[in-house]
Amino acid sequence: MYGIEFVPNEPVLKLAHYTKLAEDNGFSNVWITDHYNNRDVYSTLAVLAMCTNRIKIGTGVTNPYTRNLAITASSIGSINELSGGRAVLGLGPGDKATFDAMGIEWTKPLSMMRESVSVLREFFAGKKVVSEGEQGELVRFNGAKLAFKPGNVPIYLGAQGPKMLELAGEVADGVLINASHPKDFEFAIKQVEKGLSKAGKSLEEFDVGAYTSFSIDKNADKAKKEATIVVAFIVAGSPETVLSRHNIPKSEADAIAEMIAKGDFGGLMEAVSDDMLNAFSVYGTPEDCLARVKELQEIGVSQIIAGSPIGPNKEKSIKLIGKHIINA
Ligand code: F42
Repeated sequence: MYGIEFVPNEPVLKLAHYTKLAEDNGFSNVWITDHYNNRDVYSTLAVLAMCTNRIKIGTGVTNPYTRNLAITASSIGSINELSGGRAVLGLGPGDKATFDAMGIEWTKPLSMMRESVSVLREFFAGKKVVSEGEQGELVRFNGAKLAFKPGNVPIYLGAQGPKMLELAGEVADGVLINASHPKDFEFAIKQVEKGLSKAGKSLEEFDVGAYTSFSIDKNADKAKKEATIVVAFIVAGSPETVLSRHNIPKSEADAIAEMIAKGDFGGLMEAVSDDMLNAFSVYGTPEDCLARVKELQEIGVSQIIAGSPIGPNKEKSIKLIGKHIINA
């Protein structure tokens, strides 16, 4: 399966055009990111639902801190109804810096995610939700119930950390892993499998999504250039364990973070090495990208998601992925 990620930092109707193109080019899923400073994720999904027929549409990812879970259940339930059962809910713990700016306290993300999935499934089934005992340590409901049944919306967790990956395997229907290199998936899938075995499930009934940074173009240099800034941000934000997995010195990542803080984008083009690009993105010509996609699929990735930047020209890139990768 192939998915595509869009950040609603562009007008919604433009994303609708790209999404229809993605559907026509064989993509099975579209994922829309959720950050308060961009356009609203559910308004975007509603428009996408009305402009498409087959593609599954999901939050990629929303979080349980900025929206009460009853509201999330109602919102994604509306999208499920509107789209004829094509909604998917991607849920993640979110990002601390964003919550600080919003004045929202970020407590116990792992426990929060476990409780959230359990409560959402109750709302989806049309149940009255009453928190009892330890189950309601962070998420409390005193008899909330939706007046319509959202249906059985699949839940995917956004996860990178070892415990979050394990939790995804245990309680979710799929996982969205922000990574692009086989080494990261070798690690991640082992963790997911621990959770799956706890729940008595197998990898075959679970969707492992590679939320990649993707940059494709017939011209390899153009594809590389377009990937560079995105990779700089990933390098700057990666934990040391991930950097050392790819032999990237912490000092180089720190230098990149400093350039980003200063807005020295010219410097970044020099500082981002081929090793960094190779570790944190799928980039190059259709043949280069296909080779990496195949490696990821062999390891157990079941959905390749083309994420930012997708390519120097989004329309051309969607068509290239359709023709040279999905059709292959
Ligand atoms: N974040 C957004 O805000 N918006 C998006 O649109 C978005 C998209 C997205 C897509 C894919 C994806 O993989 C991630 C995405 N994210 C997005 C980021 C996402 O929301 C998370 O920030 C990201 O997945 C990082 O999660 P993580 O798996 O690294 O989990 C963190 C919280 C972590 O530290 N995990 C640890 C681990 O080992 O997995 C667990 C920490 C732990 O054990 N905490 C305990 C607990 O109960 O939470 C105890 C802590 C205590 O203080 O007691």
